[in-house]
Amino acid sequence: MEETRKRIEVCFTPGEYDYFKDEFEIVVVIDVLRATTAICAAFDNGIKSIIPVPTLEDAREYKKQGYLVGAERKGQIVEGFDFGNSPYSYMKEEFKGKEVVLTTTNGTKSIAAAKDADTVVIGALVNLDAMIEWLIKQNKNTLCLCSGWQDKFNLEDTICAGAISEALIATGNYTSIEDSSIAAKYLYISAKDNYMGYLKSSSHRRRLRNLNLNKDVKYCLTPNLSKSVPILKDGKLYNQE
Ligand code: 3SL
Repeated sequence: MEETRKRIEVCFTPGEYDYFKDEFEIVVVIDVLRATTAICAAFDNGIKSIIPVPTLEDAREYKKQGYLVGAERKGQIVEGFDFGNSPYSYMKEEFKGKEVVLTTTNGTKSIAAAKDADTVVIGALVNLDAMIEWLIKQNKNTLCLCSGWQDKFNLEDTICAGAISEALIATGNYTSIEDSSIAAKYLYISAKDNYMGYLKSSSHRRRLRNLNLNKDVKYCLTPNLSKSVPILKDGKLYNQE
């Protein structure tokens, strides 16, 4: 019998994206700590659009042209830029209605990797249910692209991808065939009752704790604070109407 269900799969790192990319209409880029969470927070707080750029050179070009530009590397604001990657930095009046440029260590690199997909959307734990609801309405072959850390696997993005795929499969309209997707699902099932506890010794949580960014981590690991479903159109992110 012909398979009529759509695929929902998980790619662990941008470095593996080329092996997956031709099979999916929708790519959900995930960087729970902290890029995709910060992007959702920005839209929740009324930002108009975000231009994600992969390199500091690109970001400097925009800065020269007078744009508001955020730049983060290794968890810290890069000298000479206006802000970094904390969700809290977007919760300010000055951002409402504005267009900003953003470059981050891994998140904006994943967005750049996925940019040629039919549709690129931004997922995180904070917009989990909103994203799931939107994806179910689209009913298309969907790939969760985890940003990882410098092309290495990470737990928090994989858990979020597992949550999305578990929910889509539960509708009966989706299936997974890749081992990465099965692994993501089991990690999600083990973590779902206590993300903070489960991720206690994860590498990026440790990195952010050393930078005194525990408040950010707590925000990023709290599901469904956001109703935003950011989408990439002509190189810019907007919130879905
Ligand atoms: O890698 C990224 O894109 C960032 O989210 C990393 S950090 O959380 O700002 O350190």
